[in-house]
Amino acid sequence: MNRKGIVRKATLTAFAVALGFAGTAPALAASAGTPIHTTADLNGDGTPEDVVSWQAGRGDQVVSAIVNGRRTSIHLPADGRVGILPPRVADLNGDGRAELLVATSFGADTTTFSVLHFDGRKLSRVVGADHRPFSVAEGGGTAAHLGYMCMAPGGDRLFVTVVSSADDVALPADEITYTGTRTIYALRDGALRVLEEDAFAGRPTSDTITMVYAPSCV
Ligand SMILES: [Ca+2]
Ligand SMILES: [Ca+2]
Repeated sequence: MNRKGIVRKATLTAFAVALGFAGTAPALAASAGTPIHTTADLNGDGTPEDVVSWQAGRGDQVVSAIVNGRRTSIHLPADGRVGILPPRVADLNGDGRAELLVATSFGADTTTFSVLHFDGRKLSRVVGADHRPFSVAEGGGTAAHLGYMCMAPGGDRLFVTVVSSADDVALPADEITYTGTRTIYALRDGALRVLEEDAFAGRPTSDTITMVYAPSCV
């Protein structure tokens, strides 16, 4: 089987759900216990590892891979209604070692992801500036504008999140503006450090400060 093809399909599937095609999610999600295979180069040696995930219980999923000859597995929450999706493969700091964004809940318009990395020994959750397990939300419908992107202003790839809510949802969709925060992070050793936090108010989604684009992190 073509490994690249699997990755592309996994990414598009997760992206479609994140974009709010919630109606298609149950059909795409794996039923309980069915393993999903994704490939990601977790240790950065140039060879992708086979990443297997499966729903272990109603609110529980397992992500597992053999890295450097040893199996490592981690449990994460799962959305019992929708099931699980393949992890989204990304590289949030451009170091050649893949991170995995694992969808843990699906709202009507919003998908929430936990972020995993291989810490040299095992798969573990990336932590935020507060040292707690980090999660990122994407979507928001018209009431909110949530998501992430990557950029490399000085050559090093940085991870950017946008969290904002609509100023007035009664307006026509193309006139709605958002108020919130853009946060720019550097990921190192499995921890996100805040480099910059920019509050913004009354900005349309066409404004660059509100820009989110998940494929820029692949
Ligand atoms: Ca590898
Ligand atoms: Ca990385």
